Formats: sequence, C-alpha cells, structure tokens
Amino acid sequence: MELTYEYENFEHLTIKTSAIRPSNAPLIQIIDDDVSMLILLKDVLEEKGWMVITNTDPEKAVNQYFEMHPDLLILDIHLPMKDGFHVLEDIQTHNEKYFIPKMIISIQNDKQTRIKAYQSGADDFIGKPIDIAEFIVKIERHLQRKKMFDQSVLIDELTQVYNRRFLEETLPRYFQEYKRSKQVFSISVVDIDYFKQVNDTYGHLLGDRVLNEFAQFIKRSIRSSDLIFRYGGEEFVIIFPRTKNKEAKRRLTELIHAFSQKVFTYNEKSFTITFSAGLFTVDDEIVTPEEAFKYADHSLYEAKRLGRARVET
Ligand code: GH3
Ligand code: MG
Ligand code: MG
Ligand code: MG
Repeated sequence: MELTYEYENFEHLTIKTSAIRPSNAPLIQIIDDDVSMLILLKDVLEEKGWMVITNTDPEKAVNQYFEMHPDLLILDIHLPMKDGFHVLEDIQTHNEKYFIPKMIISIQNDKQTRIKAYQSGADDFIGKPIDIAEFIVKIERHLQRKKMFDQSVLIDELTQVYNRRFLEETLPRYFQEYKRSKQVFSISVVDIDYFKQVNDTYGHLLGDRVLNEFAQFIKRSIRSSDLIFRYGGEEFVIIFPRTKNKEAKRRLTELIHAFSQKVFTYNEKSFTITFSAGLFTVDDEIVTPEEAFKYADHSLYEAKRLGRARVET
C-alpha cells in the first residue's frame, strides 16, 4: 500500500525547491513500511502546520525525494527490498546540491546501528517507540538549520532577493514546464540607469542602500508568484510566470514609472533613479534558457540606447 499526499494545487510544484514553494510550510518526507506509524506521524506533523509526504516503497520514495526536494527526510531502517541505510546511500551517490537533513527512526536502537546510520548520511537518529515531544523539537531544529542554509546559498546578501545561482537552478525548470504544458511565461532583465553616477556622487555605501531599496521595491511590487533575482551588480532578472508579453510589458512599465517617483535623500540632497528593462516572452518557439536570456538582455540594451527608463521587447 502506498500512501502519498496529493497536493491540492499542483501548479505549486513546477518549481521544486523549498525556498520558493509558495506555501511557506516546510515539506517533510517520511518513509516507513508501517502504515499506522505513517498515519500517526503525518497527523502529528501536520498538526504543527508542516506539509507531509509519506512513502512505504523505498524506490518510489527516492524518486519522490529528488522530485520534491523536501526540507527534511525521516526514514525507517527496516523497509521492504531496500533498507534505510541503502536509501541514504542511494541519495548520497546523487551528489546533492542542497542540504536536506535526514533523520532515522528505528526500533533497532543500539550503538552500532546508530553509528551506521550516521555513516550512511543520517544527521539524526530517534529510537522507536518515538517520544513525540523530543521528535518535534528535533524536527524544529532541523528545519531551522535547513532554512538558514537555503537562505545563505540562494539569497543575495545585500539585496535579500534570490541570487544568480538560484536563477540558474530555476530558469530551466520553467522551460521544461513550457515544453510539457506550453505554459507561457516572461523573463525580464532589468538594470539601474546611470548607477555609476550614484556611486560617484554619493558614495558606494549609499549605492549599496539604493540597490537594496530597488530590489525590495521590485519584490514588494510584483506578484507573489513572480520571482526576482540579483544577476550581478545592479542587474536583476524577473520571471513572470503565466504572463504574456503584453501583460508583462504593461507591468514593467508600471514598475518603471512607480520607481521613478521614489525620492531618495542623502545629506539633505534629494534625487530620483530610474531603471530600464528588456523583455522576452516564451510563448511560441522553443528556445533555450540561454537564448531567452540573451534576447531579454539584447532588448535591455535597446531600452538603454533608446533613452532608458523604458522597457523594450
Ligand atoms: P547604464 O545606464 O548604462 O546602465 O549606466 P550605469 O552607470 O548604471 O552602468 P555601468 O555598467 O557603467 O555601471 C554600473 C555600476 O554599478 C558600476 C559598479 O561600480 C556599480 N556596482 C556594481 N555592483 C555594485 C554593488 O554591489 N554596490 C555598489 N554600490 N555599486 C555596484
Ligand atoms: Mg519498518
Ligand atoms: Mg546600469
Ligand atoms: Mg549593469
């Protein structure tokens, strides 16, 4: 018997990294062949507001692990076909890019077994019968550490928006999704106008503050399903999922206008700043992420050439 939690809204899963799973609830995967145990733990964890997926079949579990990128993996040792140690070893051979904490739960709670669990890649071990209070605190700690890890590798420190590494991880997924379901989306490369002058006039520290405010402004102004990444320097990328060219252009135009109204003050001097945007929409032919980026970047160049504070497509 296989118990698998079905997401109500499958759309959410087009991007499979926890940092941008739209429901902010952490996702926990539990593998155990004891169905009553699964039901009990799932109840307890869902009560805490966490999302839970469960598996009894270790092969399917490993596939689902790589598909869903849970925030925490909890697994039993005694499983049919393949034991928990082998599941951990299988996962390790995949050379994971992200840290996902792993906890063994087992009735076999001797020192040798625990050592073997840690050697196989487990971060934690809890003996059965499980003490729920201890189980919950341990999970909370693991989830905190996981969150910190995700933020440190995926978020740009200065601007607190996603970084280039995460863009490179994320963008291809939209192309895969497009190939599969023809889900139109738009990509924009945006760049602050005459930013060098800001640094030269007001200093690098203020430049940093402007960058931060710019990124936060965009983040606040776009929809929750849109994503902003700092690509480098004063250049950012915005992904507008399920957004046609005309609509994305309209929204960028509004963003450009709204940002140009924002007044920055430094040493009693006030100034305004603008940015330009290049837009490309994936809605017709199949292009690669690199090509799409290149087209958007070329349009950005056009926007600069045609006078800045505008969007070109
Ligand atoms: P354009 O309108 O053509 O984009 O002109 P620009 O001055 O914005 O472009 P340019 O590429 O000449 O200059 C970008 C500047 O951004 C130069 C660089 O020093 C500055 N910059 C890049 N990263 C940072 C940063 O993290 N902090 C600060 N303060 N400045 C940065
Ligand atoms: Mg078992
Ligand atoms: Mg610039
Ligand atoms: Mg630039």
